[in-house]
Amino acid sequence: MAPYTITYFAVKGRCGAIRILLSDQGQQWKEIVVNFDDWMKGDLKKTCVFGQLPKFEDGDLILFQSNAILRHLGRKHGAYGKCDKEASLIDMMADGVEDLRLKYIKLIYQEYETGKEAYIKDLPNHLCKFEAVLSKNKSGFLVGDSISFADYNLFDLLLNHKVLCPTCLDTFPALKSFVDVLSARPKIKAFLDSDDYKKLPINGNGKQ
Ligand code: GTS
Repeated sequence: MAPYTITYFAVKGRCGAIRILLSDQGQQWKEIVVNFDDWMKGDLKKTCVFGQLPKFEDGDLILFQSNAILRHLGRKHGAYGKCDKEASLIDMMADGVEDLRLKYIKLIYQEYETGKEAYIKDLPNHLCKFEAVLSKNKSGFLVGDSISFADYNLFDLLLNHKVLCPTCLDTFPALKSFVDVLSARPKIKAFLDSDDYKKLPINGNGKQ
């Protein structure tokens, strides 16, 4: 039986990185897909700590907040650094990824028609921060010498950005290599090639 259950809408959204982490770590999970009409009835929403999905179950532990879920899985599967210092640096990078994700979500859900051009123009100013970190770390990961939940999170967000702007990594060799290397990890590759992954839109409003 799958040890984990994800309850979420039929999108990649905030579960993209979680699913990629689980795949790469060789984990099985069950998906409960919530359709919008059922969600609007409000019964499930009432049971969610912050009134939102994703919901993640690990046995009797029930978690909300995608970044808490990523940290939980990072801790459980050895993807949270090898010491406290690395863990703190990983937290810092993950918070940086969240800052960019929030800008991306704002664009997608609030400003797509009016703000896409300006967003793409400004994107290098954000990507260059991650490029600087990655180009300094010979391992090819954000922190230390092994993959962390922050790497999965950045990877997922970069995949979204490559759809938004296919050339956005062209001037960032470390980021480009990061995406290529993670895409080629066998379990990630198998997941990205799967129908389960491909069938899901990136975002709930169909914009990408
Ligand atoms: N900070 C939360 C997280 O990271 O999990 C945000 C979760 C969130 O925004 N969930 C949205 C939701 O439940 C769906 S999505 O934006 O992740 O696709 N929306 C429905 C609602 O009623 O708010």
